[in-house]
Amino acid sequence: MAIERTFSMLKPGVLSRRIAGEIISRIEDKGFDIVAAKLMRIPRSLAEIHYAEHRDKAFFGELVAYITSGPVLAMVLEGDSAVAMLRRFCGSTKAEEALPGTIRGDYAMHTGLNIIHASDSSESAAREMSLFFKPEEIIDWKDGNDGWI
Ligand code: D4T
Repeated sequence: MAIERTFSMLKPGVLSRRIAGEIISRIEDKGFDIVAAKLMRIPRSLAEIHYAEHRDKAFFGELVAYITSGPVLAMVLEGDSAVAMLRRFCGSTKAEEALPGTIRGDYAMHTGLNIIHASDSSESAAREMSLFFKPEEIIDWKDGNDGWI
């Protein structure tokens, strides 16, 4: 497996429901390294770029309204096969298909109000990291646990 970086975002529901600590704990427990984090309110213009692929979908308006409705925690996570690993860890997009044990499976009943974003490919990860972070905001560090987790 190769070390990768991926982009993740805890959506407004997480801060509103005061479960950010729980979700970050799960991310740390799994073994991802948090190499960048930023609490921010996403401007509408950035939300529309981030979700540009969905511009023509019926749910686009609600999607942008939700993601701009409150603060999000944008993060870059690092680890072995981090892109695919985080997608599985988050669970399926459709609420009714997200398995128990996954973050979406455990914390959301509505597809449009899921609580976490994870890049769906290496290309998306690179694009999304550059949308939300400057290179100098991503920190190279090691926690000393290599070989344990
Ligand atoms: P995000 O981008 O939120 O991490 O979600 P995914 O990568 O898992 O899924 P996506 O791009 O297909 O959808 C983006 C976003 O749109 C909402 N959505 C999606 C919705 O409200 N109704 C729908 O039918 C779909 C497919 C949920 C996630």
